[in-house]
Amino acid sequence: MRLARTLALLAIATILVAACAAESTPGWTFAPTPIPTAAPATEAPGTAGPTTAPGETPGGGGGGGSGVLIKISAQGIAFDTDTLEVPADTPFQIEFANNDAGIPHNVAIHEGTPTGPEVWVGEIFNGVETRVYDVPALPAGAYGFICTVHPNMAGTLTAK
Ligand SMILES: [Cu+2]
Repeated sequence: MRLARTLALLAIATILVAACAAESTPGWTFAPTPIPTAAPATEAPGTAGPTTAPGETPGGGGGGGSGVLIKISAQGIAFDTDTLEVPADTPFQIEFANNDAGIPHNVAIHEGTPTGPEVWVGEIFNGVETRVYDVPALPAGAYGFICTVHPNMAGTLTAK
């Protein structure tokens, strides 16, 4: 009989332990809750913009097409060249050096000839100063470039 009681007590003890274990289980249910909080923390590193920026830099450098820069200067109310050539369908830059002190110049691009329809106009500024113009892509074709202030300053520009 004593053995039976002992077994009964053990059985009860086992049930209690199981109950405790069962109680602790619900406790773990709350564990996943903090995870969503950790999620934002994970997104932060993912937002690592710096990682993207360095990637763009080499990309921009590699894009030789977007790095096209042509140079032209003005002195004595005349351009240093009357012929320019640029890549077609590609944005490019014009580094324009106005070497005439106190005299305003600019570079404008016209369709066909320097007196044709205006395609693009660079800002007019006094010398001595050098500025870099950003020029949008031009379809292949013949153009003329001209100084808006001095129509005698002109030349041909070819996009191809
Ligand atoms: Cu001019």
